[in-house]
Amino acid sequence: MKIDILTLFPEMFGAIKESILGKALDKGLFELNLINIRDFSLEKHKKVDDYIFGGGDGMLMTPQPLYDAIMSVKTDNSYVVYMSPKGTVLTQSKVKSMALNYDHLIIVCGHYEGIDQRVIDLCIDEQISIGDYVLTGGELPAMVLVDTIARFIPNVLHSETSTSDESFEDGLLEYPQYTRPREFMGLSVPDVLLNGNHKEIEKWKLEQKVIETKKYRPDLIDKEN
Ligand code: 4GT
Repeated sequence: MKIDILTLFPEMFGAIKESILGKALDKGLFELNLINIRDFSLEKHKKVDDYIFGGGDGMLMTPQPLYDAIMSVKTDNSYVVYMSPKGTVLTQSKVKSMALNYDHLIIVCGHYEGIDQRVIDLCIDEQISIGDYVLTGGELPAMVLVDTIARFIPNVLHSETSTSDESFEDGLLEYPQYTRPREFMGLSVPDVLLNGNHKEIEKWKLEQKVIETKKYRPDLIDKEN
């Protein structure tokens, strides 16, 4: 998969060059391009924002630099996403279907009060939110989207960190997990995990998933995935 990120602050994306994602990029498992929207401004001072028609506080990103930036990377098989609090809230099943269905993602990050509605009408296939709260820009949401999608790209995760066993995969939260030592500060690892009976362990894991979900996210229980 190829991902183009359109932003006024490409330096913010240093964060995804670290850790597992950084290694996956180095290995060429997916491609990430950062495009500075300001580079496309035809205004003599490279201006990218302006006052909002009809009044109101703050500034809006002007359509020309953003439209030209999108058009510079868009092809027939691109899917163009605008990170926005108005978007549909991202879920793990949405992430999975995006990872499976799109070869080329263009992610637009807004700043200030956002972008001109005409760019949304002309270019944006879908608006996506990472949750019901407001941020100063779309960069952190874009990083969240890239991170979640990257985990579904083959060989990005180590085989010991699979996506099949984790929270949300079956609509339930993950069971509690333990590593060595067997006893820590007087608390022991549940016996069932140490007895080597795989059938019993699988049964315990499923029971625990239901218990964890009822306890922490009862809203997920009646919800279809
Ligand atoms: C929240 C989200 C988001 C913002 C979210 C345009 C200018 C939007 C600032 C930007 N806040 N973007 N994608 N919940 N703020 O996903």
